[in-house]
Amino acid sequence: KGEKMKFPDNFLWGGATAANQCEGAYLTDGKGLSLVDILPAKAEKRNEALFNPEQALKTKYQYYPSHQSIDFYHHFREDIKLFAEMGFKVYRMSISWPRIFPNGDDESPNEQGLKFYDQVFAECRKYKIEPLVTINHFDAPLALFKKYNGWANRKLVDLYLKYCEVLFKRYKGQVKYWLTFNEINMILHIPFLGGGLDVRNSENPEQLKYQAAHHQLVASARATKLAHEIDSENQVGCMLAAGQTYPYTCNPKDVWAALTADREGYFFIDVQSRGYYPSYSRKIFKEKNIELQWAATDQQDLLENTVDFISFSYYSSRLTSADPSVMEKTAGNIFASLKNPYLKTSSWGWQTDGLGLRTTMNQIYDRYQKPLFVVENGLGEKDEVTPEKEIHDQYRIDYLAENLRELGNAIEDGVDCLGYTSWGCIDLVSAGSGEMSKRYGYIYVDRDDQGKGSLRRLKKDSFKWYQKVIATNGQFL
Ligand code: P53
Repeated sequence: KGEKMKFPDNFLWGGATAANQCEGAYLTDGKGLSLVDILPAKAEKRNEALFNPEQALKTKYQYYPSHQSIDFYHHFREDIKLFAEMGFKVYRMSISWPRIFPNGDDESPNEQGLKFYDQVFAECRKYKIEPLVTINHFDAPLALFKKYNGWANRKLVDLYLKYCEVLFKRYKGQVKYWLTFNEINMILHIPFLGGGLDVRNSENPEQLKYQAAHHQLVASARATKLAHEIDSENQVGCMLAAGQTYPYTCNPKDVWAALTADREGYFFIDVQSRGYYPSYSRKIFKEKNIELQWAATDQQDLLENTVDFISFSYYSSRLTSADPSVMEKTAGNIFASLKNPYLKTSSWGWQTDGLGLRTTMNQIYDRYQKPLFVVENGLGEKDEVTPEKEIHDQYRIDYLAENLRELGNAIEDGVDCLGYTSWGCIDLVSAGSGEMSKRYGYIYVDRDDQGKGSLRRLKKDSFKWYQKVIATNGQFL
């Protein structure tokens, strides 16, 4: 408090969702199955399925969270109206690839799928909400996994570009901000969701993952080119699962370990933002025995088509040590991180570090000098509905306020930031755990971990709070 926050006048305040976590209607109007659609809820061992998709494909589970989710597909008008009531200037969402190409390699796109997004964008426009669209958020068509082992196959580049071309042409004038791949670095951690990839049978899984990553990087560059050609107004961003890694101690070995850990993610953004592979990648590939196959045009495509802005998700900082006896880890995250004794921990074991957001933003901006966009940030917690149908989520307000104040500080540090979309602005299914009970929203949805509930929407305390934050352009923080 005291000094007032200096958010720019045109700062894009909003919230974020992803198709597979909120739309439901998993086979409606010609949609094909997506990767996520074969994953069960947490209680049915979602993580096992995630790392053994062949097995998951053969297993019949009780409950598939993505099949109905919160049924945004049939509630989008009501939901976008609530976003508008909060004052959203931007809505980050994703397009479901298998709604547009049910098998990924279909001759022509599915008109009904395209129509759905026409309506969603029209609804956004009605309230002057700018859509920010993720082209692929963990839900590639399942058929591409079966037929090609996903992005391991270079054929995916062409299929993805065909999909992009359809989107850029169809939604020209409707959508200006695009993200090519959600959390592109996650392909190294969750290759099935990130790349439609099963790496278990590979002699060198690292080779396979980086080859798939290379294909995505080339596809991202060529999509950027296409977006700019089709509409010079288009702004294309990359998207990193970010969070600065801290060294556990001032032991130089810990510092080196932290730098090395961050490079694993920055590798992707280095390529997408600078246009070429970073020099350190040569050594990493040598150590891991990786030899990538490049097409003749790849180098030029990467170099000539870098991103316009850099977006990222930030939930917390990370912590690493060179000493294997330092053991205590945070729970419930795909990223193994040590537990930071200076930070608070949520019910799902994620830690809160607002200042870490400022550090991360400064770090990324120093590295690339391109505008940033914070497209995911938030607290997944259990919420309780009182008999009066109220939800007092002060813990969420505290988390968001702390992070937003630090975002404001980063702007004052000199970081150029286009906007902020908090994750799961309406409750939705968790990507990591498949649970509904891990809630992020300003809007509560009556739906439980077994898929039961009325789907009724309720405003949480954080709804009013965020409305004020936006109305005062951050002065309220
Ligand atoms: P949840 C971990 C695992 C999967 C996706 O996560 C993740 C992460 C965190 O880095 O990334 C994003 O739902 C993702 C969203 C996801 C959000 O984190 O496991 O882009 O799809 O919902 C939050 O609590």
